[in-house]
Amino acid sequence: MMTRKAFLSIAVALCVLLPQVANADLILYDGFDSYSGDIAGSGGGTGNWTGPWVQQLAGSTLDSTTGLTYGALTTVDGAAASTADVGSTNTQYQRTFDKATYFTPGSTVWMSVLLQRDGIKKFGITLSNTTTDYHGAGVHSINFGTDLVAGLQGTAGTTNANTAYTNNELLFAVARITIPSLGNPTVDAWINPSLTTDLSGIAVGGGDSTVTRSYGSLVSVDRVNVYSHNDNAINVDEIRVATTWAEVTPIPEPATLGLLLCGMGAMLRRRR
Ligand SMILES: [Ca+2]
Repeated sequence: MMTRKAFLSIAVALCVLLPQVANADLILYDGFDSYSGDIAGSGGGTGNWTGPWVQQLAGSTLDSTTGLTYGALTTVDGAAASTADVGSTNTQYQRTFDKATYFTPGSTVWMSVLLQRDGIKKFGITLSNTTTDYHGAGVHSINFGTDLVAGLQGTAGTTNANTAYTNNELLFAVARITIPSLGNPTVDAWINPSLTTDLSGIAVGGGDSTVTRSYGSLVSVDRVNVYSHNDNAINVDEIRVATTWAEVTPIPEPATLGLLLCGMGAMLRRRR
């Protein structure tokens, strides 16, 4: 059985370490909790954002709506959804950020997002560097299909049983973007992964879906794209970009456990 001294040592260590875990240094986070109406012109969340959301294509507007949740994933209220189906014009919103020291050769960046779509046209969320390259690097659905896959500059990744979904299904998508020191980048993507299974150890190219191809613009990436071809209504929430799996799949339990241990440690100290 653990001695009181050992327990106190662990509790104190967790008290010191856990606040840093709880306040993980995400490159980007937007949980859409501070918007009302059309999100264009507004910008919430944390991280390296450099501007508000901007509507780039005149399709539907993305409006503030009820938040999405996925299991124990840490979320905040609010999401963004396109409410109208305009028939002929694509919907595209972008938000710029400072890539800072990230996205350099030899680095890895993770992205996660909650998504829904009600139609059969392509939609997705990607990272890119121009208003026109909305395909970028990230995840998108197969046009006229029901697979959500890794994507790089318009090229869809592999499709398999783990990438299929049904319309209106809530999708938690995680993408890992690997930029090698030499050669072409790879995007690995997973749909609805377990939040408690760390996928960091899976080799490059081992995602549910994967694509490798030339995309030099990735090293100058400066914006997040949310897009949908015409005839879809979409819902998007909890956008995270970071350097680790754990940062893009946060669950509240460890912080709660840490607070409990901190409290028990303080009580034991008082009793000494
Ligand atoms: Ca939210």
